[in-house]
Amino acid sequence: MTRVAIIGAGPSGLAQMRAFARARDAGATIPEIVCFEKQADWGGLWTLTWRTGLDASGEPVHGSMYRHLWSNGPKECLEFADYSFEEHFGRPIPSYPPRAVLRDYIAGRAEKSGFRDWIRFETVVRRVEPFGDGFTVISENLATGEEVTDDFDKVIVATGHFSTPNVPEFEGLADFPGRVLHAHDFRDARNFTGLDLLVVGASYSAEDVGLQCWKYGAKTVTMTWRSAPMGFNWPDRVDERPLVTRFEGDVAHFSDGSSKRFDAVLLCTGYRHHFPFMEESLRLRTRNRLYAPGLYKGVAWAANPNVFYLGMQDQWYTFTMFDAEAWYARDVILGRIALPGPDAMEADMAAWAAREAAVDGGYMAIDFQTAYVRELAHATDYPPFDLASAAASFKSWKRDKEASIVGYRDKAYPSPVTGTMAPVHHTPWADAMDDGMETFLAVRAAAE
Ligand code: FAD
Ligand code: NA7
Repeated sequence: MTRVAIIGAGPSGLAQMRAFARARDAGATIPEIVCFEKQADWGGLWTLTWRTGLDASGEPVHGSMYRHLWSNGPKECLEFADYSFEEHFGRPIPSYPPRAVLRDYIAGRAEKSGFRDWIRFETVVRRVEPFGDGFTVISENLATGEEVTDDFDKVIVATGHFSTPNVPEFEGLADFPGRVLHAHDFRDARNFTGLDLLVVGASYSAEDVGLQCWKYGAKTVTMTWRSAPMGFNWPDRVDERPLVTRFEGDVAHFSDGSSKRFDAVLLCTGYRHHFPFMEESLRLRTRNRLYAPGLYKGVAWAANPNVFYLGMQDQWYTFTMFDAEAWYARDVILGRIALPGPDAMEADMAAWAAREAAVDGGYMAIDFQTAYVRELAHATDYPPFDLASAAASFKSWKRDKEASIVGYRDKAYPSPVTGTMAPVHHTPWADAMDDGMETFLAVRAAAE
């Protein structure tokens, strides 16, 4: 029997198991599946941890999420086509749920699918080596220390790429007297209440971490950009400056000649794709971009297409895209989709890379990723859903952000799965200080 290893039980790995479970439930013979998950539970980044640095076993902490995180895009743009929000919560819910609500949704579908016993929790993959036509996978049970070697025919890497921080150096930072940390280690905006905060970076993390700190009472938040400012209509106490060039004590100097004193520095400088456990010939090397090189259809490792990677691109779509990729990888493994020869794969990857190179700005990036999701989803029996509606919601979301960076989460969108319009959450995001699921759902019920 074919043996498949899935590494990681976050949204991507869970999507892969869901895809196989659906085929099994429809009567197909599916391979033997073993999922390795280094944490004690599923959910990947969506499972909050207070830990930073190393975990209880001495492993690098995977989690980069923080308290008070609310979805940074409409939930309608990440809805599972085979498991709607309405099905999970029993009623429509607002478009921007906090982290715990989204985690509950992810876990709800997984729970229903009956694959938990495929997963070896607290088991980290140490090494994947080619062996004959397949692979040797060496893993370690973190609870017992036991090391196990297994053979597999296929390996699916679903370990995410927002956990190994990219940490640049700045002159004088070593002597900065206040706290300096990367967003990977940020857990609670209340740590920065009353402080003057410098946020380095100009992307999602800088925007959201900076705004969280503003919301929870930082005295001032200054964001500093390298390529271009985010340019949102920031609220009082928030500003953007060009790149910090050096620190002198607690004073930061910027490339426009200005300077300012700070209490803390938060490096929101992104993450690195990091797969030290993959033997070199199997290892994906990429920056955070729309089309990672070497992956046919963004999924199959062209140099050895018995290896698959999920969710490795810069993400506009998330769960929906992971599903499309997982269904595609499943169908390749089940022999329902035949991969072309190396030259045809190269040509296809080159065509996607050329399309990526032509992308200019966020709206075009949404179109690019919509086309990508459409192509993969249409190649399989992934349930039909209104992808055009999701794409339209993404574009409205972008416009909403441009109109009001503190108000965009108060909008509502229609579900691409059920067609139902989401209710408006009655507490504006800027005033909603509790991110718990019970509060989010109960507060809504009380107001109905
Ligand atoms: P992950 O969620 O990272 O899961 C990977 C899993 O692999 C983890 O469980 C990990 O423990 C396991 N693993 C890693 N290495 C090993 C190993 N060697 N052996 C065994 N197991 C291993 N997306 C949204 O849609 N909306 C948002 O609002 C949003 N906010 C975000 C905020 C932050 C701060 C970050 C960092 C990301 C955010 N994202 C958001 C994007 C996020 O990448 C996806 O939502 C999603 O979590 C990716 O799923 P994944 O399964 O690919 O990776
Ligand atoms: P991103 O989106 O990869 O962005 C990284 C940012 O960090 C980006 O603005 C970079 O600037 C900036 N950066 C990187 N290196 C430096 C240096 N050396 N100096 C200054 N600025 C630097 O990562 P995020 O963490 O924001 O988002 C990742 C995910 O987390 C995202 O999908 C969300 O869902 C949450 P650049 O623009 O390249 O000049």
